[in-house]
Amino acid sequence: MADEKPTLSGSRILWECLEREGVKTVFGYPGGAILPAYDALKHSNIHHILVRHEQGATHMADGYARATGGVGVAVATSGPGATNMVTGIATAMMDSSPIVCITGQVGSKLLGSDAFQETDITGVTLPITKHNYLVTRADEVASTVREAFYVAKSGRPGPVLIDITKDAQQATCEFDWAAAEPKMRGYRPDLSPAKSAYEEALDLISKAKRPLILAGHGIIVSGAEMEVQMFAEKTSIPVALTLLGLGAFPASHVLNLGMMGMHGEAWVNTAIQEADLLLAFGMRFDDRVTGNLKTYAPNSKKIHIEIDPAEINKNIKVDVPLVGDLRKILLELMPRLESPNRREWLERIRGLKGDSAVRDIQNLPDNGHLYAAHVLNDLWNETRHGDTIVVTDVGQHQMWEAQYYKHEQPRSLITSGGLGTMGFALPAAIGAKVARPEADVWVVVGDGGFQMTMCELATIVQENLNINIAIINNGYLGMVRQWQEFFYERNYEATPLLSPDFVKLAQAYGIKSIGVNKRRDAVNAMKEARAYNGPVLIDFQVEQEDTVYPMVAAGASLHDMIRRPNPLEETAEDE
Ligand SMILES: Cc1cc2nc3c(=O)[nH]c(=O)nc-3n(C[C@H](O)[C@H](O)[C@H](O)COP(=O)(O)OP(=O)(O)OC[C@H]3O[C@@H](n4cnc5c(N)ncnc54)[C@H](O)[C@@H]3O)c2cc1C
Ligand SMILES: Cc1ncc(C[n+]2csc(CCOP(=O)(O)OP(=O)(O)O)c2C)c(N)n1
Ligand SMILES: [Mg+2]
Repeated sequence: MADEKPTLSGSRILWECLEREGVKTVFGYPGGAILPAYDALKHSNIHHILVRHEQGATHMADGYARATGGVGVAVATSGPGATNMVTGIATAMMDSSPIVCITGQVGSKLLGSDAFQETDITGVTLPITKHNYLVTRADEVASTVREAFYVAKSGRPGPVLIDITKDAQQATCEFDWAAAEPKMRGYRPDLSPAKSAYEEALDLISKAKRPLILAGHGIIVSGAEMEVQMFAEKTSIPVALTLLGLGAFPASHVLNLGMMGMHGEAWVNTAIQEADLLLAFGMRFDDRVTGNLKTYAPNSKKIHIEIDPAEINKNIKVDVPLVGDLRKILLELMPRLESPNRREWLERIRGLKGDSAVRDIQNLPDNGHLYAAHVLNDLWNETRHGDTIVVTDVGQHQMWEAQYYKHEQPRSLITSGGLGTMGFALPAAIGAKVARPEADVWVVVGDGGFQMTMCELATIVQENLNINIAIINNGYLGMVRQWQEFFYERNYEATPLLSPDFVKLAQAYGIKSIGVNKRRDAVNAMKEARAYNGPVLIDFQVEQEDTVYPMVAAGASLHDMIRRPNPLEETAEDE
């Protein structure tokens, strides 16, 4: 801008600040209270993507953020527009994803009067945002936007909401970018551990005979993938991953054990229970990870490297907390690490691995049935050598993806872990594709979750996005059906699911579509989708009553896993 301090409307300042924060695209939906901001878009280079539901906008911003590490932006009007964002904001909060949501608000003089489309959205979102703001004056817009971006991406990332009254958008003031620099006394996103904590950690590491790294999402947030790999290799410590950590450490690495927790690998959970030292790297001991806290890793000391002090001793009492950025802390530790011989421990774990076939059904002879595991295994085979991002929804298909798709790269899996938000995948994939247009983006979604946000198919078409959609169609709300099977005497109440003909539905949107119900057709459909220049939907009609194994029942001990009955016996009669 030629003039250093031009006089501009709050709306123009908003877009100007977003541009200066590096924003190229926003996901939004207009309405009365945000119309001045939409009107001012004509002065901006920012690309606005019109969504079909504001929940979609928040998941798109979230997918954008997770694909890149940058901040995603969603825009909505007041009242119902803003409240439609709540699920997406809570999803981003639980998984520490940096998004900024901008909502219009009624005029400042009308606040509190139950004006048309007035909702106290800062009140509503207080517990599910990292921070939020109500802006009532144009001269607060610049400093608020700058602060919001700083808060969203610094320290432990998270969602920030800015609610801007209509008069603040319309009024004018002097725009001074430099003067709007964030000054937040009391906000300390840059903590670092005391020297003595490092000494204690090094002492535990050097004494450990059966250590294990628990690799979490914080590795990806911190950009510490290389440092974790160097740490593991130098110390020969094997690595188990959380769902959100998948991709933080290469699946094919000799020290990679796979996923821990409720639907993790049996040998991983057993190894955790047998370990004498757990090194938790950017993971928060979620209940899906620990099972019964009283019996969790009873023989181990614990070192927790974590940026958020609130996570220390929250679920699991730890012996040595190292609070700060993981990458920086690992760089401090690295030069002083020893390289002991761990043959005995690694062989013990390798021995535990032997029983993996108990749930391995992807290699069974083709008996005419299509299992979800086949689809995920084939998808991995077809796309593993490319720059692929898989975006999953929530349910059984999500767990099969985690088990059968072997992620080598960070940010190659995007999934809602903490909130487990059905309907996340399709919009989050749109965000991921916008952020990384060169990537091969695959949605893996259940027939239930797909129907929650399938309206965004129109957004895909309007934006001409080349996204592939694999519906794992089992005719059930499968994960809930599984819980009914195990814990409610197979009373399948409200879980059988009627769906439209997804192939025809896609056609109605102008999207190419393929139906697959035999294993032998799965790979060809994937090849066709990848070769096609445009979005493709594949409806994989899979075995309806298949179950995700292994499983730790909620509240059970980690080593107490429900296992798949021998798969060969189970399917022999179908031959
Ligand atoms: C149906 C279903 C089943 C599931 N089953 C499983 C399962 O079997 N196994 C499993 O693992 N998960 C499972 N989950 C996911 C689970 O609910 C949690 O979302 C997941 O375990 C959280 O992983 P995390 O702790 O690595 O990531 P997050 O919850 O994102 O936590 C990351 C941590 O890293 C910290 N951090 C961020 N940045 C940094 C930094 N720079 N330096 C240091 N620390 C940092 C954060 O403060 C946070 O504490 C399931 C979810 C669903 C929906
Ligand atoms: C918004 C929302 N509502 C309800 C749930 C509870 N829930 C978890 S998994 C699941 C079933 C998902 O069914 P589907 O999308 O068909 O996937 P599947 O498990 O069959 O693979 C349900 C209802 C949820 N996670 N999110
Ligand atoms: Mg289903």
